[in-house]
Amino acid sequence: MTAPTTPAGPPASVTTAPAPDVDADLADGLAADFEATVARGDRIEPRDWMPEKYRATLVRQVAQHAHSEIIGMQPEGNWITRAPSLRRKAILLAKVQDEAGHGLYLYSACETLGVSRQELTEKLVSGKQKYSSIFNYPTLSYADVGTIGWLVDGAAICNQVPLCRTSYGPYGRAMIRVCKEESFHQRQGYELLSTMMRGTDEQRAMVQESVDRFWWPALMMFGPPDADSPNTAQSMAWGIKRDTNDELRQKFVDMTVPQAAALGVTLPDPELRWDEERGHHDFGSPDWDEFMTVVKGGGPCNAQRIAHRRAAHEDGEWVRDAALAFAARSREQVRA
Ligand code: BYC
Repeated sequence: MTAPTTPAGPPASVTTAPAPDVDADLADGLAADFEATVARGDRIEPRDWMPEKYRATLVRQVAQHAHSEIIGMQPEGNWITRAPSLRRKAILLAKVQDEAGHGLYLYSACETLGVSRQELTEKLVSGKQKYSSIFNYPTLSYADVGTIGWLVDGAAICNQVPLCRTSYGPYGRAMIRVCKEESFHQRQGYELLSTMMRGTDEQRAMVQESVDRFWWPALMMFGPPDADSPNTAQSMAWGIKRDTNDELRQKFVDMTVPQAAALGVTLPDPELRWDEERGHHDFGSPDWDEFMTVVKGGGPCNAQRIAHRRAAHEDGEWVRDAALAFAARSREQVRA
């Protein structure tokens, strides 16, 4: 569900370039202030001057992140009506609802950069903006609900905890609350899987099969290898990203291997082993051709996810219209 949209157009507070009549010294000063703020590790706020490319990079990343939260409701939402108990249904409902909330915080953060939520939604449903590749894989069994919580939310935490220190204030503050909820989600996924692993042989096999399907797509969530990542160097220099894609992928593998052992599942990578010298696990390479296919729209569920989102957006038009009409009437009543 998308909340009522705000009017299109940048807010007056967003400044990305000095007016043409501002002299070159002032422009240099603004750029120097921006660089110094980032170098000190302080936050850039919506009313601060920022380079246009910094703003565009943030809109790209924050919008993609918001879309991921919203599209990410679909794979798990698929199981709400078929949860095995009332307790599991209540947990899953709460989790999916949290993801909607994360999307809304992030759309709000993005709006401070001068884009409206309506514009962002249109870019999502027309395929002009991306969302995380992971949500283009189907959820085939109830164990997938646990695996998404454990691996997908686990990967999200690895990626998002450093983003609490990102250089753009509204994004970092949104991340603090998101991370608290994500860590809760990760634990519920682990608890669900550990319950199944203490169940029947059939349940254990279901968990293993689910982990086999989600392991490699979870590693792809961190993005392409650093050597093939066009955005990482600049985003690190601006403090938007605090770690590279490969650094975070390594951290995730190191964190997950002992958890897999405690659960009693095998991670489907014959190259996975502890490297004493590096003090990290070595692991195999995801299928980057598959990643590119999924990112370009050719994954198993891309078309279904977007069609569903587009239909939900169209079906919700009367709700948005009613909310705007109600807000307008309330304003008139206050004035009268
Ligand atoms: N999927 O230069 P790179 C959740 C794109 S939701 C799709 O490394 P960057 C949850 C990338 O956009 C968690 N596309 O990019 C929700 C770029 O293309 P463009 C979502 C990907 O931005 C519900 C190109 O590949 N988390 O946890 O420096 C239920 C080159 O990449 C992916 C976030 O969004 C991908 N996996 O780094 C449960 C985290 N990876 O835009 C759970 C915030 C890369 O140039 N985002 N691309 O055409 C980030 O941290 C960074 O944007 C990324 C990519 C690490 C993902």
